[in-house]
Amino acid sequence: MDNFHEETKYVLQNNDQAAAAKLAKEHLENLDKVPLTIAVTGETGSGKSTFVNALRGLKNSDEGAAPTGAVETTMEPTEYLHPDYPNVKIWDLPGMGTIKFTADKYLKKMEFEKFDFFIIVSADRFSENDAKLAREIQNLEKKFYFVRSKIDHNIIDEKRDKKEFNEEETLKRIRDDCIQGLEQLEIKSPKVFLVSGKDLNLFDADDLWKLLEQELPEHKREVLLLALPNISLDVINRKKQALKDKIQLYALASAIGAAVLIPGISIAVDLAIITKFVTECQKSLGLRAESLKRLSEATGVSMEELKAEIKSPLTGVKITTELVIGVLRGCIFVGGLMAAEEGARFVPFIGTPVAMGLSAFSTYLALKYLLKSLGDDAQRVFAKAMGLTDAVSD
Ligand SMILES: Nc1nc2c(ncn2[C@@H]2O[C@H](COP(=O)(O)OP(=O)(O)OP(=O)(O)O)[C@@H](O)[C@H]2O)c(=O)[nH]1
Ligand SMILES: [Mg+2]
Repeated sequence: MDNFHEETKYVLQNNDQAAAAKLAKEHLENLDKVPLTIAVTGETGSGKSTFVNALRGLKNSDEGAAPTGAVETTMEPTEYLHPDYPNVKIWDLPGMGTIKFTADKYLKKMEFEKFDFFIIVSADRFSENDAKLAREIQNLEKKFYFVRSKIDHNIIDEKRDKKEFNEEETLKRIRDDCIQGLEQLEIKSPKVFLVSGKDLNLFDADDLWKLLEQELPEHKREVLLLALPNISLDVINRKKQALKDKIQLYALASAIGAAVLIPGISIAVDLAIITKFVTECQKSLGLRAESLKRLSEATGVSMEELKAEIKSPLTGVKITTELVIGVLRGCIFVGGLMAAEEGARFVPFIGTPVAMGLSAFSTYLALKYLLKSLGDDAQRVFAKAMGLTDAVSD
């Protein structure tokens, strides 16, 4: 990562755009391969497999979901790939109690080194085993996060049992109770996130995401953010921002086409870059046909209603170069973009304004335009599905 920045700075200082583009291209390819490996553990029946499925954007009943249920005990560590990001791997681990190992032996058997962090799930107060595991994970200088699951059940019970029900108070009580319990088990200032594995839009999942994003090393942060399911408008916004930050990299990669002055080639190269970017946006923003279908099924809002919110011809369809050409022809190059190209063709990249060839610069503008339209679609569709208002923000 740092190497990339140093090298790119060097070649840009020497005005070698072709070399910079080559580096940017390689870097983009490497980013696609950054591994992120998450461990989900906890006692039997706590909701581990359900949470693994939720992280992959799946319901328990979806094809390819980890088996769940009262008797489906996870006995062997099982790896699940993220459906859209195979470099993101989520491991469903058997509970420490299930295989009757001590915390250190358990972690050795689970090959703890390969995990970027651990999520310890409990459907109740955290147990002695959970605390032992957390302490051992800490000894191994790895991170862990406590997730208290099945909160939706607690809320239903409280509503039924109490005359005066206040959700915030109930949540605070459960959170404080878990924290206190963990403190008694000698975990210092534990953080506990309340979730429903059946619906990550609710409760604390978004706070967990934010903390994970903060605590992961920089190059893994983006991998996590882009792969996580859209659980709030805020997550979609953060994804939009991350994709926006990546545009410079894509534009720099496209500069190679402009540098090689063979007619036709620069266009071809740029289109490949644009298609790659659009595909990434569609995947990350949950705008693939399968994702829209899953959202519709999960929320009960019909596909017709969701489709009514879609404005970009690139949403919910298979991305092809021809389609991208059509969109660009129809929407941009006849419009204001060409005029904008007459302006400065400088794009700031790692603190260095990079002068772009015309085709690289129009690629840059096209990417911005396409991200805006796809990001807006993602927000409108999500808001519709969740029954929210005020969807679109910049
Ligand atoms: N309502 C609700 N049910 C949940 C939640 N999490 C899990 N469940 C249900 O609880 C049961 C057990 O969930 P699993 O995900 O199979 O739990 P597990 O920890 O993988 O269980 P083992 O593999 O047996 O250790 C299933 O019937 C799930 O549908 C949740 O957050 N809310
Ligand atoms: Mg399980």
